[in-house]
Amino acid sequence: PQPWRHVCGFRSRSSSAVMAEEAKKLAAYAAVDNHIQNNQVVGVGSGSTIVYAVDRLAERVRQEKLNIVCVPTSFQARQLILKHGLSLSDLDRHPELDVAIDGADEVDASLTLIKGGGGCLTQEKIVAGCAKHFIVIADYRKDSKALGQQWKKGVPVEVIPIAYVPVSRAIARRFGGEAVLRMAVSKAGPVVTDNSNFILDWKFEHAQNWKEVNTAIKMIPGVVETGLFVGMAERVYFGMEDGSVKIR
Ligand code: ABF
Repeated sequence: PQPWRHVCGFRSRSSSAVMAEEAKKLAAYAAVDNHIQNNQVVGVGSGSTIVYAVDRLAERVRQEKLNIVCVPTSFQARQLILKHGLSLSDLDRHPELDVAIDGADEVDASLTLIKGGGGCLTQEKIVAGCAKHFIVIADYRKDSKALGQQWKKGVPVEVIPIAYVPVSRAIARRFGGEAVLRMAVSKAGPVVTDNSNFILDWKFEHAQNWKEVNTAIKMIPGVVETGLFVGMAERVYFGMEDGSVKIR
């Protein structure tokens, strides 16, 4: 690495931020190059890593004259598709997708994901569930052995607004920890999702049987979706600090 990146033996914040962005791009490009081919319907995820994937997808569509149709997972993803002049579709017209590519907040040893840090978990899970192949792209910070080791903001749970208090109490009572209403940065009020719902961030205290917990939380009246993606990711591409790509 360039000498300027290491001052007094530690990386300046800016260089570690640059590292993460470069790592996102590495993962995104590797996944698009390995999984995108002509005549596909592609689910487009949300977040910041996916931006690099859509850049690469649009570049390949132009260069290789690919016939690709894109289905978004959020308002942000829809804007990305439109911005790049890619063919925009939806699940009405394409209920079966060939591949979905999306980011994640954390990935554990068995490829269970926490998603929803950006608040788009419900449409992301719907689209991922409609895809033959669900591919995840992430930087090295998301590579974890167990959920909660890297990602400290808890599991997002999308709830019908009138139910956020009883759902929060039910989660804490049954599974421990605390499920906190996600407030907008301005603190003026709660975050409202693309589906006009609220989000609870469940700060769990210990490892769980995530398959069972996911099902149990979804059964609580008022819960729309959880940010636990269990047994859904087929492959995860991690951009690493040393410029390599790790595939799990
Ligand atoms: C989306 O992107 C969310 O599910 C997840 O929270 C977020 C990851 O963000 P980033 O790619 O910016 O790290 O997929």
